[in-house]
Amino acid sequence: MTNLEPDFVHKIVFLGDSGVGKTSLVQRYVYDSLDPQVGRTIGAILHVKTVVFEDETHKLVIWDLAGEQSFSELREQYCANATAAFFVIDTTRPETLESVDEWLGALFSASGKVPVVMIENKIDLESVFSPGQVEGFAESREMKLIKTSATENKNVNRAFHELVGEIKLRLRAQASDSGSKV
Ligand SMILES: Nc1nc2c(ncn2[C@@H]2O[C@H](COP(=O)(O)OP(=O)(O)OP(=O)(O)O)[C@@H](O)[C@H]2O)c(=O)[nH]1
Ligand SMILES: [Mg+2]
Repeated sequence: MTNLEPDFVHKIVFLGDSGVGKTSLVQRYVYDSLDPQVGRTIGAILHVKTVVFEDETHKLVIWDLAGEQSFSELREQYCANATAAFFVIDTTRPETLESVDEWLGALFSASGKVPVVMIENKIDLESVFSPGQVEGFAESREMKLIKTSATENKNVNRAFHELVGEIKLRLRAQASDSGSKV
């Protein structure tokens, strides 16, 4: 890894109900490990990972937020100045899909309409959703959908790759609006 300054620094927030696997996904991605005894997150925990995407370095400051309802008043503060977000659901729990608008509301009022990638996690277990249901839901809210298993390390890197790709797209669109080049 190089000591040079990164080309970009992004604040990425992990949103979604308690127990959907946000901390497990972050652990898997940043440390390539998984603690089966992972406890509920209190407040927010920050992690940093630098990745190379299309020959540019992106420093990701990843905010792993507590999903528990008792921390919901802090959501907007935690989301302030986010570059992008993941919204995570648990494929075994239908109610985790229903809370999406509440989470996105907190995000968008704090940070404006930033890119969001939806993650359907725990695909190593049997899903309660009908075929196409989650796809349709993600599409209706203009989110890309990636299906992952933090436990079996399926598609976790891919989810981050997609999100950085979405961030780059947005930066390019903003640059072309203002006439500069990214
Ligand atoms: N089978 C399976 N279990 C998982 C997966 N990801 C996480 N888990 C388990 O789900 C439980 C909750 O995971 P966490 O990562 O703590 O969930 P969280 O979203 O961070 O929860 P809060 O911190 O309370 O918001 C843990 O027992 C994990 O081991 C997965 O992909 N498959
Ligand atoms: Mg957690």
